[in-house]
Amino acid sequence: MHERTLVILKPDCIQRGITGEILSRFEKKGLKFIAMKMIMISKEKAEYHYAEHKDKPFFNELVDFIISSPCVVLVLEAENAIRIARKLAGATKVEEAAPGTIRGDYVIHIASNVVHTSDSPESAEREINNFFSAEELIVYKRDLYSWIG
Ligand code: 3AN
Repeated sequence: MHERTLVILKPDCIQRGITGEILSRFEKKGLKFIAMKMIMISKEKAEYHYAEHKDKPFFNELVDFIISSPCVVLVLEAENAIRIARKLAGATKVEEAAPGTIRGDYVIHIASNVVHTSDSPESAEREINNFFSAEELIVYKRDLYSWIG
C-alpha cells in the first residue's frame, strides 16, 4: 500500500526563488506528485498544522512565518513516502543536516528551513486533509513507473 505525505515549500523557498530546484529533488527521486498548489496559508490552518508545537516558545514565530508569504503545498505518494521525503529534507538541526539533503544544502537557520514534510502516517493524513479536499488528490498512472505506479 502506497503511503502519502504532505510537503510544504515554505515562504523562504518561494522568496529565494528556489522552488523549482526543491521540487525537482522530490520529482527526480521518483516520488509521485498527486496534488500541488500555491496558496497563502490562513492563520487558522497554520495553527492547526502546527498544533503539536502550540506550547513551544517558537510557536508564534512558526505560525507568523508560514503565513507571511505564499507556500507551495504538495502531496507525494510512494511506498515509505514519509521517510523518503524526510530523508530528502534532512535533519531539523541545521548543523546535523547532511550535505546532499535540502536542509544540508540550503539552510543556515532552523526557523527558515525551506521545507516541511509529515513525520508519521497520522500526521500526514491530518495535514493532507487540512490543505486538500479528496477531489484534489489525483489518481493517475505513470507509464515509465509501471512497476510502482
Ligand atoms: P521538522 O520540520 O524537521 O519535522 P519539527 O516538527 O521538530 O521539525 O519542528 C517544526 C518546525 O518548527 C521546524 N521545521 C522549524 O521550522 C521550527 N522549529 C523547530 N525548532 C525551532 C526552534 N528552536 N526555533 C525556531 N523554529 C523552530
